[in-house]
Amino acid sequence: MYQQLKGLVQVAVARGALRPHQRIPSERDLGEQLGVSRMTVRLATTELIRDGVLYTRHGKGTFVAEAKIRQPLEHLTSFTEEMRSRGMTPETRVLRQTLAAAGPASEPLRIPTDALVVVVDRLRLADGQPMAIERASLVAARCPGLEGCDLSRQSLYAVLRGRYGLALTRAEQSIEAALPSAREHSLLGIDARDPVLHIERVTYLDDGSPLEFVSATYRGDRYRLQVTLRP
Ligand code: 16G
Repeated sequence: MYQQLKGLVQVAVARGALRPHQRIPSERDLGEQLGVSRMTVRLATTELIRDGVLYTRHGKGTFVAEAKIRQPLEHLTSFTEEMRSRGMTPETRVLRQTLAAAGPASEPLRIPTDALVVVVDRLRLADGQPMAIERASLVAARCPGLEGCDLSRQSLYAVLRGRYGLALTRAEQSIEAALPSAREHSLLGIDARDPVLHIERVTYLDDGSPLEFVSATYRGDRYRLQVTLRP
């Protein structure tokens, strides 16, 4: 019974009959409307919350979650390209953009710790909603003056290609589940207990040398990473 109820809700969400952030009726009302027990409703909603289809807000009720962005992992794309390909409007708030010593980024970038990098700390939004925080460190010698570029209005990858003629041809990426720090959850507008995805990326140029090291925090409730496996 509860599996059937789960299926009904999933179909209603997929078809748009239940809209994001719409409040669903209480367990008792839903049970009465559908002629099933409260326990059945509870089992179904618990699983739907776990699956990210619904979410609860204490004292306020249970609501329909927004659909997750399905991010394929096979392609080396930028945030701007990804959002535009989905018909969403990307927006960027630059939190920090400066020249600094490479420090811990020196290892993935294979440069001395005191070599300079351009650090770009950005909050990335889609359709006005915060999606991710990204801290990129780029080898300064490869893109002199990047610290002065307006990256709130232009894509970093577009600038690297257009202004510096750099061809990004490969990236290594790792993904971990985590809880957000206080800074992260307040910037992302999520709860302190909402899981996030920590993504690290090293992006390489066509000559095989690393150009970019990115440490990013993506909202776990808005992202589903997808990959095609072949034998
Ligand atoms: C993606 C990349 C990031 C890159 C950014 C460029 C991950 C984890 N990060 O978000 O490495 O710096 O795109 O975006 O995938 P932009 O060209 O839109 O500025």
